Amino acid sequence: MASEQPEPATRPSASSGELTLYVKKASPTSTANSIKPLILIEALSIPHRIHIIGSTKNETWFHDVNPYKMVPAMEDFALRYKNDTKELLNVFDSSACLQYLVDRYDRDGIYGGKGLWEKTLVTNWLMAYTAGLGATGKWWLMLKMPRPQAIGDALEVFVASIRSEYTVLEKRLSEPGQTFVALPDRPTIADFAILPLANADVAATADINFDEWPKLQDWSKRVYALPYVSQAKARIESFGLTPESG
Ligand SMILES: N[C@@H](CCC(=O)N[C@@H](CS)C(=O)NCC(=O)O)C(=O)O
Repeated sequence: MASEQPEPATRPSASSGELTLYVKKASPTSTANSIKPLILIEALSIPHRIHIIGSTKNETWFHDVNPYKMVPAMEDFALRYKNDTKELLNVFDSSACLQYLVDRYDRDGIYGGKGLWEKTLVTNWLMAYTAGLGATGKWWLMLKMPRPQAIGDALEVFVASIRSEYTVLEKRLSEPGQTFVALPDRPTIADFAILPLANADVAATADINFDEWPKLQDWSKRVYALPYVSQAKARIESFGLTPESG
């Protein structure tokens, strides 16, 4: 189903007609966002190919795909024609990738929500994550790297913000019957977006004791145990490192 290639420095040819997911070679910091669209690709068995970017800065053709020069990003053949040829549509930011994939491929609304009621709940939690924990977590990770300038108590401020995001999620998951974040009974793109920044491993890196949020801890184990999530995790952690993944 998927073809995975080594790192050519030029734009891949668009001839395959499949969705392309742009990622970077696996590293401790490269997988947190790229795993999200891959989870949905696995869950919905979407035909696709993986393209590993060598340098998001130097491969300037990629800046047309994502002007922010980051992964994940995707290109797909949109349902729009120009001179009788299907046009390529670019999608960037992991939350936008998730939303696009459900709009295009999740016809039954399993992961994106069925009807306006469910879709609105999913959007609430996806947007709140994107503007909240997603942004805070990214800055926390960046400030954690050794840097020449003093950053005062910035790291503590970000950690406090992550803790309060965990508390909102804990409260949500403590509501009766709320097994997943957006919908009570099944996982959605909101859960897939939140997972990489709400689990025991990432909490430990921030010196946060994840045991303080038991419902969130159980939820993260439940989501990681989904077969398509573990499959996506295994794949993303091997991109560029094993012969199978180029
Ligand atoms: N808000 C963006 C953040 C994406 C992001 O931070 N991507 C990192 C890797 S996880 C990146 O591409 N950094 C530039 C690079 O590694 O070249 C999203 O959710 O997609």
